[in-house]
Amino acid sequence: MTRAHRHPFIPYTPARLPIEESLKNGKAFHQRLDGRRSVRWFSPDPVPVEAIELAVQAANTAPSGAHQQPWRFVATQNPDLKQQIREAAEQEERRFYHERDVPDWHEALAHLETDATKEFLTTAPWLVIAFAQKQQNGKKTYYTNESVGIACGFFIAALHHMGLATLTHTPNPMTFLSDLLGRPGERPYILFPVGYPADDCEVPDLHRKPLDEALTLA
Ligand code: IYR
Repeated sequence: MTRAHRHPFIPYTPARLPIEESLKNGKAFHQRLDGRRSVRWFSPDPVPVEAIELAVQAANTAPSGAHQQPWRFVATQNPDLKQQIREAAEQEERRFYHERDVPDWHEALAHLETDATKEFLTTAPWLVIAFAQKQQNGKKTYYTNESVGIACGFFIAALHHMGLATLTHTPNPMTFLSDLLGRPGERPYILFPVGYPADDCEVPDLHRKPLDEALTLA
């Protein structure tokens, strides 16, 4: 078919797989993702910058509103910067856990046994901060949160695929990250410690909700 376009278009014809192969791939992919857990105890073992670059390249393939790609990932393995981020994050978390009146939060989080100490922010070899660009060149971006959220999902999946672990850490509030990382006008979205799980890493015994609660065939 010939369509008249006002902008450049190119053919997109990925190979169509036999359905058996699609289902086999889907099963393998689900099993792979099902092995992923958020980690709070990291090994200090180094991770090469190439692994971070590959995970961000994967994130950078995410669909986005008007293809504005409103994300920026800032990655550091600088021990001084990690220490500063940890101190600022722990200051916010101490307020959250000990001063602010947020009883519903505490109840909802109790089973994770988290507290204001965030040792993983200095133990993990990398901290990667996803920023959301609410504006680009003075113009508003569209579906910013959704777009950055999808990119972060791809980032997490890519890390897991490489045998690396992370945590979707969101100190509340986390505006201090814009100052510390020199990204004024960008909203810190998720702070990811990245590395290998510690040898004695544990995770809460959580379970995925069954498919019939996740999927409705209407
Ligand atoms: N930011 C706090 C509290 C916290 C909030 C959620 I939502 C979690 O899933 C886990 C923790 C902290 O990181 O401890």
